Amino acid sequence: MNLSIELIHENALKELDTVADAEGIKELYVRFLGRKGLITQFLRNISSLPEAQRPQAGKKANQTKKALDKAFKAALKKIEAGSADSGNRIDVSLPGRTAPRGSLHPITRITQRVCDIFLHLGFDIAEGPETETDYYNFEALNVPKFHPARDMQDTFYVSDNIVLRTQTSPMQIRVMEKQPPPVAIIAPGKVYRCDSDLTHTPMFHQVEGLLVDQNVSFGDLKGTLTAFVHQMFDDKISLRFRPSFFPFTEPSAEVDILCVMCRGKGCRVCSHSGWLEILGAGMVHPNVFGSVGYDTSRYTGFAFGMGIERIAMLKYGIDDIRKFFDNDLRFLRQF
Ligand code: 2NL
Repeated sequence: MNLSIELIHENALKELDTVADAEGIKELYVRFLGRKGLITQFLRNISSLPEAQRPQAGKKANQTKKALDKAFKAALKKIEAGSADSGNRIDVSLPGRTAPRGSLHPITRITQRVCDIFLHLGFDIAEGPETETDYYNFEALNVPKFHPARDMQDTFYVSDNIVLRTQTSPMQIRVMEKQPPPVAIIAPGKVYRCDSDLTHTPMFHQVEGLLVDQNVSFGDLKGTLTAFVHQMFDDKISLRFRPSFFPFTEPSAEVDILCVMCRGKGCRVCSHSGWLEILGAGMVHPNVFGSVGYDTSRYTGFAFGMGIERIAMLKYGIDDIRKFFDNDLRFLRQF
């Protein structure tokens, strides 16, 4: 018996003073009043004391046991009462809970990047409705009724005369109707075509561009698109202009870049051609200028259009266009 019962009592109360939580008090219980606790040991050892001291020691030990039990219980009650209204006990030193942060959808990012490049080249942005009249979507763009190009574009009809726009050019017609040249605009937005497979969705995003002024040449078109492609992909990438056909441009071209995967060697992504088509373009057809009342003897212009999903797939190496619309967070978190 090393410690007197008085000393044990004193130490227990001293320690209780320093304890601030229920956990700490439970630990004191074990250490002083538990089965192997100091008081219990003291009681067990009483039998080894001289007989005359035993009653006195036993009495004191039992008193101490009761007193500590009471003190511990009171302290525990106080702590529990305190944590019940823990609104008053904010630990201002704790780091705050961070709100989960979203990120821009890859299609939004590419659209912004494309717009940014053309804004720096002096173009303005024009946006407009996703439903259009037959006139703005087709007629004004040199696609008369029964023209085969209408089948090419698999149009969603809202009514006889109203369609979901198949391209963003209607917006450019509206701008040209309102203002004389010079015009330099890009038209980003959603477009709709009745088509669905690995590389087509019924809704996709497009950016079209239009520049009209005196003396605009095919050379200006090549220079502008080359500057764009170099900023969008990399400033050394090769591109080529390949003859093509659109009803609203003449002459027309499609622009290819050297395959970003195999650098021209030929692979699955470029169907072993070494090249990837990224946009269509051409000199605005005189009939389109006729629709908006521009004088074709004074003005020429170029126009181009590109699918954003296609650019995003090439830039990020994505093989299935539908991934953009699944809203799978594991996919979207990568951007
Ligand atoms: C493509 C090709 C193109 C245009 C869009 C256009 C607009 C006006 C006048 C003439 Cl207002 N042309 N737009 C011209 C050539 C190609 O898009 O492959 N788009 C995804």
